[in-house]
Amino acid sequence: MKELKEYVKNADDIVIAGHVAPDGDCVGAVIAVYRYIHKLFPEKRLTPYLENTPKVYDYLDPDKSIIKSEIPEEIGMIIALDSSSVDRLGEVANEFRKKKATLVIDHHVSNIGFGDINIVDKEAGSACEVIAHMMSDDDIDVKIAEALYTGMVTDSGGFRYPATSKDTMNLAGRLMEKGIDFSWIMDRCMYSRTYHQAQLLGRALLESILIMDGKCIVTTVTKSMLDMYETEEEDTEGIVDQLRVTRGVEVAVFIRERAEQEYKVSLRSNNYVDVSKIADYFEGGGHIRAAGFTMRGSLHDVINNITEQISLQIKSKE
Ligand SMILES: [Mn+2]
Repeated sequence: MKELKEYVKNADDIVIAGHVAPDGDCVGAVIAVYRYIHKLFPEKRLTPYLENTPKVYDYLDPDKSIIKSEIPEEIGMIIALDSSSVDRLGEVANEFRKKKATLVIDHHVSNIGFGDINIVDKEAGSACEVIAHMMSDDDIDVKIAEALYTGMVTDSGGFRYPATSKDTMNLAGRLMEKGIDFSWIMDRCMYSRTYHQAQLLGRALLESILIMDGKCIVTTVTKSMLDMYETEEEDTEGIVDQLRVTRGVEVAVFIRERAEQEYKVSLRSNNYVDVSKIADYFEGGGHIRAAGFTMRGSLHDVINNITEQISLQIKSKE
């Protein structure tokens, strides 16, 4: 595979962008690519651009000096990372459509290759894995390794999801050799919570209900709960995964109130229910084991409509 430096060596004024509502893979990818280009070509003007980076990834940009939230006037090249389509790029999408020099690096199955150059490895567990393959060992320093490792850990759910491969673990080993604090990164991204997040999680679990003979678990977080525990929507991260590991459960449903009669729904399944089909039905998106969508109406109707679709799939397997 051609190295990343070959693609960028003749470009300047490079925007390095990820998707809206960035996750660990997205933030890790943007920071790793920024640090790599900056290290090899310090004279190049770079704009790593992300909208609303979750606080949990602050350690990748501790002085808040790297990630920008404004798009520059001059753009010579745009690199889109971990984004399955141009629409996912938020404010950068318009610029992306206008530019000739665009590079897409991604791992989503649904990516049709919307850039001028597309490096899309649909087998890879994370965008950071694809990126790591494009960097020679000598060019990866501890800071780059830390960012790549963050993406690999978070997109694989701590090296648990099926997309985790021998290749994932070999790459992770290469990054460990750079001296990263791999235990700390795992703890920070996968396990640690603020006290308020822990309280909110506790409340969500306490109010969860088991239905369909214990095969489905549902819980809701309302706006007033978020206020009560001094939390924001990003603090609900991880609640659905905690629901999923309840013994006997096949499908976990996590609902959070966005606005009056508007709910964001996250689904996870363990073995046989294809939650991407349910998300498709409600005009959302995702994968077989993890998907999401937005619904409008009363909470009662929202829950009824979702559980009806889940029940159809569970019944067909019985
Ligand atoms: Mn990803």
